[in-house]
Amino acid sequence: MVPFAQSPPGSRQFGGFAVVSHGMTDTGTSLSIEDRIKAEASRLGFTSCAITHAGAIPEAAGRLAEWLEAGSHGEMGWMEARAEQRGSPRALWPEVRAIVMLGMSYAPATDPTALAAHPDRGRISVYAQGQDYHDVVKRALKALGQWMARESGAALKVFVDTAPVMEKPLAAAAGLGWQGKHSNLVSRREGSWLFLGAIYTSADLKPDPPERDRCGSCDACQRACPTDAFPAPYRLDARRCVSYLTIEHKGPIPEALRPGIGNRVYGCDDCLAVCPWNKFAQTARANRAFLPRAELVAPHIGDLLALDDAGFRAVFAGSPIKRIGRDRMVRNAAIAAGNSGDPVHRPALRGLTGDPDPVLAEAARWALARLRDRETDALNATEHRQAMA
Ligand code: B12
Ligand code: SF4
Repeated sequence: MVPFAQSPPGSRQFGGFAVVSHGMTDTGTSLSIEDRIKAEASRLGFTSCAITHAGAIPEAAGRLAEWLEAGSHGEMGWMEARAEQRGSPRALWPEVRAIVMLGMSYAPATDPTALAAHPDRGRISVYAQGQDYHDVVKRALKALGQWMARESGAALKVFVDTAPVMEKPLAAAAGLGWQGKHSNLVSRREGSWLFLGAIYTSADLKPDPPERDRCGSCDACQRACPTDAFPAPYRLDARRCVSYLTIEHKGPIPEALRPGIGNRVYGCDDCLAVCPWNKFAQTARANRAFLPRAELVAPHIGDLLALDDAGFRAVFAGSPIKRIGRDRMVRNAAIAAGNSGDPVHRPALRGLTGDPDPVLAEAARWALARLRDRETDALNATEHRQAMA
């Protein structure tokens, strides 16, 4: 056990956590290091914090291997590249003993699916409408890591999203929540709207008990998926997932899946948004970093189609969206324009058929053809009604 230093007495309440700045409670009882880590995490803006041990997810490596074997990761070659380290914390860092799992809520104030009724607007998933969570969570993780290192002298490493770490099963093992049938972590307090981060440490910390699966007979998330991306509960085929298709997938999006994308231009929230556990999610409204930027809430499809490189960079600086670049965003907007049924987009789409990016040019041709087909259908329906009158 790596000893953690004790500090002088004093405590206060903060957002439902007992926050203790000096290692003792008001009643003079000394607090465990685990409780002090949780208090510091809360002070730094994390809405959940729990601890697990390095051997806590023995089934994850096998499940990951099956998932990769089935090709469910699509073109995400980086998922395969370090699969061994991803599947086992000790394979990534042999000294790791305990893992502190952290959650930061980004629950939206309004229903993100409401924009489905406005095909002239693009839908950007909630997680990407505020500041880039990689920056926000990483900053808080580093601050917590520095605090832990000062207190213990133990070695540690902090991770959010991009490292070969299976954050969801680790968070479930720590008891932050359980992996729902949509495969993401669901928390009893924060629903599905939770970013995750991890601190691996060589210190021995007392693990928290895991949370049990509370999905029961519900299958709302599976039914909500617009592209049928769940071949079974708890299993996502990324190749059919709108989030993968609009963010990660560089080539042409398979034609059969394009209508299901609707007006989603970056990511998808539908499986998260329908989860009944979201009714308990209140906390993110207080997190200013994740408040939506006005221009990212409901951008006009026409404005997105008109983006050049400089325009793209200006709009999406500081957001995770910047990573996909102008060509992929305009490709997504072209598909949304095709799905909109609105001929107003024709001139812009015609212009894009000559775009130097062949994937975008093809998406624009597809969108023009889809608009034409939908007009023909509408015309045929009118003629049919007139003939029957
Ligand atoms: C790759 C990836 C993606 C891929 C693949 C998603 C996926 N489900 O794997 C794509 C691009 C599609 C994606 C999309 C999204 N992502 Co993502 N993604 C990741 C990443 C980098 C790795 C996930 C991973 O390891 N997948 C591999 C698979 C095999 O693991 P798994 O999903 O845990 O699979 C488990 C189940 O299959 C389970 N299983 C199998 N059979 C059974 C049976 C039972 C009974 C049970 C219980 C379980 C079970 O075992 C497997 C192993 O645990 C993580 C960050 C990280 N480093 O962990 C973020 C992460 C998972 N993503 C995140 C988010 C927010 C999203 C989106 C919501 C973004 C959006 N709005 O568009 C969507 C959600 C789509 C969805 N329903 O999954 C968050 C999720 C936070 C949370 N609360 O869980 C993470 C953790 C990032 C973060 N740091 O916050 N993502
Ligand atoms: S929507 Fe239902 S099945 Fe899906 S994660 Fe939430 S409770 Fe589980």
